Amino acid sequence: MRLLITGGAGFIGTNFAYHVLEHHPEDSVIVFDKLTYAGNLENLKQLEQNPRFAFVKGDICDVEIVNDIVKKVDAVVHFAAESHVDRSIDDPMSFVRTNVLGTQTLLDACRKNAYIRFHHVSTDEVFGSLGRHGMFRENTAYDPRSPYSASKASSDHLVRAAFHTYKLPITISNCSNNYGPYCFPEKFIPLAITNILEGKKIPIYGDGMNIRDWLYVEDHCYGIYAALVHGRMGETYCFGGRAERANIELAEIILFEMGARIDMLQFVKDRPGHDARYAIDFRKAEDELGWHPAVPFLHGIRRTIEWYKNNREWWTRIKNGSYTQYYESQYGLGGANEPV
Ligand code: NAD
Ligand code: TDX
Repeated sequence: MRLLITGGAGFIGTNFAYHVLEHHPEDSVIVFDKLTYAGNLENLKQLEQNPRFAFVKGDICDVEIVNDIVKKVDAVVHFAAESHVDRSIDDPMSFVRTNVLGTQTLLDACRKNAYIRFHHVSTDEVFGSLGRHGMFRENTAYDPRSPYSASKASSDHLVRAAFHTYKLPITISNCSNNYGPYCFPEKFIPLAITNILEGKKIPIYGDGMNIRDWLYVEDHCYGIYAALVHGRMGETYCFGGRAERANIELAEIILFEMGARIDMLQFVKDRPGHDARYAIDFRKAEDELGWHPAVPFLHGIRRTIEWYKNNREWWTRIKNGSYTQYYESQYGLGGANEPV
């Protein structure tokens, strides 16, 4: 199969490109990426010489280039997005542009070019915020609460509409928080690990009691490929890690695993509209795709810490560049929010 991976120079897309080329010798991959602040060509360096790999720089909102590129593939796996909730609060429009208009541009191109297979990578955040009990599943009503999750919810609806209206062969996956190699260090886990490696504190939003469910990125890649090949057309599959942790608890685990002091936490002002809890019931993916998370949480955290220790130059370059400028402009602390 010839795959187009949009957003393949970002965190999950990079991991997916390596996953496909390693586990599916019959497949080839074109990564299509605009290389925003979150896209990093350095991630794909080890694939440069691979004859089954190609990179094309471009914007998913560019109708002409998108039309040209989908002609070259059998399937599109769509990761490209503005993905950071905090940034969506400051600049919702760029999220609407890429996540909504960009997704529709891809859907139109797939429809006009022989009804190319389309898998849409989405998030559990479209379902909103849970209380202490309950879990999200495929039929949970949408209730997005940040500009990021609202833009991803819109894109999910457009993908589903393309199935019902045009019979475009689509599947959608909604996944909980990912962690692992190549994650941009503005997200909580890599920010925490790299801050500790730099001798800085971990910023904890609010009281630290918000709960996220964490899935190791390799498990997510297995799930996406399974949905692509075995998923029923028009269907949605939820993926989760069965690893719910309050942020404060997660930060303490990272401190412990890195041998850092417990006082390396800094409580900072809360994220506006901060969702309280996410959790996923992934029985449908288990039943229909034979998928379940395989990497135990502590094992995944240890692998992730090791990766950031061994790839210091990678994240140092990022933190010295656009990332630091952004956080300095927002909070004045170069990587951590204002203390409360
Ligand atoms: P990321 O921010 O690390 O990477 C996004 C990539 O998309 C970057 O390489 C960027 O350059 C590219 N991109 C952005 N705008 C583009 C455009 N207009 N045209 C072409 N390329 C563009 O994001 P990620 O964490 O790897 O997330 C990938 C996908 O998975 C997103 O759709 C996200 O909503 C979804 N998702 C992420 C998580 C998570 O925990 N990170 C969880 C569930 C779902
Ligand atoms: O410095 C921080 N301190 C902190 O307490 C940061 C960056 C985050 N947090 C909290 C906010 C969240 O409760 O940690 C939790 C995780 O935050 P993020 O890493 O920003 O992830 P989240 O907002 O949960 O969204 C992520 O998971 C779902 C991805 O960024 C999305 O792309 C994905 O859809």
